[in-house]
Amino acid sequence: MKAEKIWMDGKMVNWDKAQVHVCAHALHYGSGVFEGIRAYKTEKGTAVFRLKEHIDRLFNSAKILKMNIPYTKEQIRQAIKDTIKVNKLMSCYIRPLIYRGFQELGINPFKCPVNCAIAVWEWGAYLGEGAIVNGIKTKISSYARSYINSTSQKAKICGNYINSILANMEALEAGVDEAILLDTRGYVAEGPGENIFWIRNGVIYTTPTATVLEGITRDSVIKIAQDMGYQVQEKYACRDELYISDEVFFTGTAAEVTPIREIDNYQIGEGKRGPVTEKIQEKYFAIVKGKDQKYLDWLDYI
Ligand code: PPE
Repeated sequence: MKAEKIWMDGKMVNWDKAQVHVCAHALHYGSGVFEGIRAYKTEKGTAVFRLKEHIDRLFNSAKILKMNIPYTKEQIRQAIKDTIKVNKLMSCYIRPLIYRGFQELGINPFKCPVNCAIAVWEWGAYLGEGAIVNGIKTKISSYARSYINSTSQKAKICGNYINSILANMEALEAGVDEAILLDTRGYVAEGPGENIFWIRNGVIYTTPTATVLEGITRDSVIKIAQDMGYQVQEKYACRDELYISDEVFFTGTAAEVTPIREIDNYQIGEGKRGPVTEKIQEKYFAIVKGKDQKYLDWLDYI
């Protein structure tokens, strides 16, 4: 992964020179917030998918972590577009990061400056080639999704991701592609970097957002599925409900719509991408690539 330039506090810096001090607060304590956004090549040039919603979530995350972003939303929006342009990328992943830099160490973050960076790079299928078509193997993690009052689920805080990293490492070392985390009560929560959906008897279910990240892909998929005539319900479910579902899939900016074909050695449905998942994927990819007139207001052309 590499591109030419990274936007750092208002300046375009060479990729290899985009460095921070080893005593930066965020490096020690995870005191930063970030976004993951994708831009896709369309017939009318590159378009960023749901940029407004991602920037709104970035500012909300910063608010929760009590960091004042020293730029307006419009300036960040423009900086994201400039960074894509300067790197001459047609489709890419976009990573804005707002973090506490170096001034002083110690838990108290307030003395440390709030720094901003925007990196962009080409990022293919998140869960490996073939995942989108063939689906992936997963396991229920022994790590619970962080307790609701331990941190914030609404904020995409860097430090939160240790929970995800522990679950992901455990899954990889167990020989599967990704983890599924339950909440501290034992109900299905989400993946380390993905929301989860399951389908039983034609009804599509997903977790309420109290215990998980308010995913923007999740929101998009709910709207797409409803527009396609499917009933979508939020529900707290136990792991066994996933085992006997007809189809299960992950959603996320990086993961897009990834079918799950196995959980804890249980085959899900036919053990391959299910028909409803495939229809939703088709629609999702048509939308992000600007091929569906109905959802053009989700695209921000650069
Ligand atoms: N849950 C978590 C915990 C999460 O990190 C993501 C995004 C989602 C759900 C889906 O949210 P959304 O992208 O708005 O649909 N995970 C980001 C980071 C992944 C990474 O490995 O880094 C992403 O997909 O960009």
